[in-house]
Amino acid sequence: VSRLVLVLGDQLSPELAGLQAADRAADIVVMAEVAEEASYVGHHPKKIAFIFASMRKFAASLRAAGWQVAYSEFDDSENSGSIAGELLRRADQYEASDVVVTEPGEWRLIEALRDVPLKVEMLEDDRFLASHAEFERWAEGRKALRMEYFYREMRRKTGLLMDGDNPAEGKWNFDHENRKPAPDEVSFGGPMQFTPDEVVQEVLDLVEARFGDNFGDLRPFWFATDRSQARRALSKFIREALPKFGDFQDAMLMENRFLYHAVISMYLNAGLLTVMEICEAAQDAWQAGDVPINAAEGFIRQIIGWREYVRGIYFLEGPDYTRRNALTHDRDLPWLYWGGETKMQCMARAVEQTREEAYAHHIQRLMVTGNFALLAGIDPAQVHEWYLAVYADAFEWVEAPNTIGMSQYADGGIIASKPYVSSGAYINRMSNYCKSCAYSVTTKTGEGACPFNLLYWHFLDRHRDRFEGNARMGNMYRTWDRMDAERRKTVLSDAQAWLARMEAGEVV
Ligand code: FAD
Ligand code: DLZ
Ligand code: SF4
Repeated sequence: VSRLVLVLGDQLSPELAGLQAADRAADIVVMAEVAEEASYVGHHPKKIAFIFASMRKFAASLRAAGWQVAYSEFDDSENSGSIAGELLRRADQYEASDVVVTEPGEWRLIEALRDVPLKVEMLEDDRFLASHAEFERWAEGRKALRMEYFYREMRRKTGLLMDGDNPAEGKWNFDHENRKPAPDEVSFGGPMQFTPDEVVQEVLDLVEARFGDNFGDLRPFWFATDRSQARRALSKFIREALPKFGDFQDAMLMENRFLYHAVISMYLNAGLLTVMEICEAAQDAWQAGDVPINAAEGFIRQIIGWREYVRGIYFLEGPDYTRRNALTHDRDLPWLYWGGETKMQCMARAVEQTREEAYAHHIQRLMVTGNFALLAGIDPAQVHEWYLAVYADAFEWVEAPNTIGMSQYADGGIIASKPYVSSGAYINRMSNYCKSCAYSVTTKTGEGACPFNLLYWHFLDRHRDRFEGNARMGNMYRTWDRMDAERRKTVLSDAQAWLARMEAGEVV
């Protein structure tokens, strides 16, 4: 008898545990484009198109490799609209009662699969370096779960950038050489772009018809949608951008959306690329002398360090993680996140690029849109939904810890040892946004004062009890306390008035 082997839209890897465990001659691979997955948040149309097109091409490659694939297209009249429903329908069709699934990256779907009235075997997703058990072992008994120490374990485990037992070139971390302000010119022309082929065109028409009203521009669509294209995009990045990745990792520019970033997270998360092939390509380029250590190390750390670490936290913390709200922030997400007009140049550009590309790089997410939401006291659940919807690389296991934990401090400091907040000065140092902004970044109160400046102090003041004793924030409180009382009062009342205008729907 045949078993069903479920392959989800972000499990498009031939080495997937479920496929490894299956019998190509007897088992049926089940893949399904379904309404439930496509609408648990209002996904960006580019994200839906990327997933559907990549799913269709992956199904074709499985068939070519001899698998039998039961594939449900979104508009099939029989399509039941959910993963659970499609499994039941296929079980009926093939008279199967056993299902092999590879653990999904979201509690919602894990729970839904556990409830399916079939014999479901759930395998661990071993496309990651650290298993759940390994992460739990690492976390056990530690007072603080700092990424840096976990990262060193992963370096040792993989042997990446290792010189025997020691880190290559004598240090684990070269970040003090990174994070230079925005460069005047960028030599990287941006990620490789692919002209939609017939499969992609058909999906684009479908997505336009069904999801055309979602936030985000569907066209021009240029993402890679299969493994060989994704590998070409990776090679271009390694060759042309990685050498400068470290230097300008935190910079932001009006004229350049990608700077020296890889723009591969959607490919990696969907399964088109593997962790080790990316990191080995970076290591090879360093060994060949084409890439300095600060770039290779910084890049590899994002993948074997941060990416694995946030996944560990997501599964360690459990299904209620996305509902945490340690700072009891409850303001609604303002309309400007969905493209509403704003005078803040940094926010307008980050949202515009998000709408057009379904992409923003880390510092735009963390220090512009994330920073603003945290300063303004926005409900973290709404912030989480936004990030989960608008980025092509957003799946809950990676998005939620980055948003709830790192960016919004809503987990009370599991991921971030201090909140990522800054005034306009940081944005001004790292970008050229402020030069053409209607607000003045050097103005601290009154007419035209940059809202980040006002809200920064408002945030520190309203959370004084929690953060005053934090060793890394003491300086900020001392600066605040040195200001004269009258000025502090003006800052707080200006901030309050600005927030009231935002809440009233004024263009701010
Ligand atoms: P690069 O800057 O070129 O980095 C290389 C790779 O490192 C990325 O492709 C990614 O796989 C990995 N990486 C880097 N930083 C992180 C990180 N903090 N967590 C996990 N992986 C990382 N990343 C996602 O993949 N999906 C998300 O939904 C997501 N949501 C985020 C939400 C917020 C609020 C923040 C602050 C960050 C989020 N990130 C998310 C992390 C990071 O911003 C993206 O991985 C990165 O911008 C992807 O672009 P890139 O491929 O050009 O990355
Ligand atoms: C994100 C997504 C979308 C938009 N559509 C589908 C789909 O139709 N079918 C599918 O199998 N997967 C889809 N996905 C990815 C899933 O939502 C993802 O597997 C879970 O959120 C777990 O990470
Ligand atoms: Fe953003 Fe303030 Fe700079 Fe304007 S002045 S771009 S609001 S940081």
